[in-house]
Amino acid sequence: MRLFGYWRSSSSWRVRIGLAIKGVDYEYEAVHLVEEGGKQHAPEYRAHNPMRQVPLLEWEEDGEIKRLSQSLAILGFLEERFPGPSLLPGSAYDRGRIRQLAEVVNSGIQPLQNLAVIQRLRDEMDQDAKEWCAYWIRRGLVAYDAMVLGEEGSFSIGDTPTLADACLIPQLYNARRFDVKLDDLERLLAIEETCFDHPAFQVSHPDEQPDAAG
Ligand SMILES: N[C@@H](CCC(=O)N[C@@H](CS)C(=O)NCC(=O)O)C(=O)O
Repeated sequence: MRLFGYWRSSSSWRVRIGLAIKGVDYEYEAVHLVEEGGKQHAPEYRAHNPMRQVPLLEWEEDGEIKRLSQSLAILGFLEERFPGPSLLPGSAYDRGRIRQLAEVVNSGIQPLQNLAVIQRLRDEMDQDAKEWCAYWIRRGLVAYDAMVLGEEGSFSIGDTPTLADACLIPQLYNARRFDVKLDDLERLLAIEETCFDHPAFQVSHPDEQPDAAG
């Protein structure tokens, strides 16, 4: 398998976490999102992901090249395809709650602070993109924190890492890049600490990727 990603793309990091939890080997192909105007816009990449985003997973099956984009779709595929630790454990209700949290990040936070949105606000509309991003990240993380406050496990839901944690941890990393206040979100910080004791979160960290900027 080959993962097209970018070291500090939060959506790419989600997939790296899933691959590491599942113990799936893969090649990593860096797509620089900024250099040369952003390699996600290059015609050859765009042909494979018209959304012009990372991640993109590519593999060969039955003599055919298959590709998937959208991190949650990729993680759902990995969950169905590979046995081993489940990213969606528990009852139907537990899985619903895990997906609910993943969506808080995937549709409620990340799209509002994505690079293309920042570039449009900052470069074409002359707006304070950093303030915009910080506002939406904080708003979403406050909601996430409230939703896991009564949970008893050490991860977001339960005592093993799930799809929800694979979304949360990269989003907390992004929050710090935008100087978002986090110190009062104690439950999220505790979950983050638990995750960073887990090897899947360590090996997938942006700083550990071959394209990490020094
Ligand atoms: N919903 C998509 C979001 C993907 C996405 O926004 N990727 C960002 C990096 S985290 C990207 O490639 N941005 C490039 C751009 O905005 O030009 C997913 O979950 O994969």
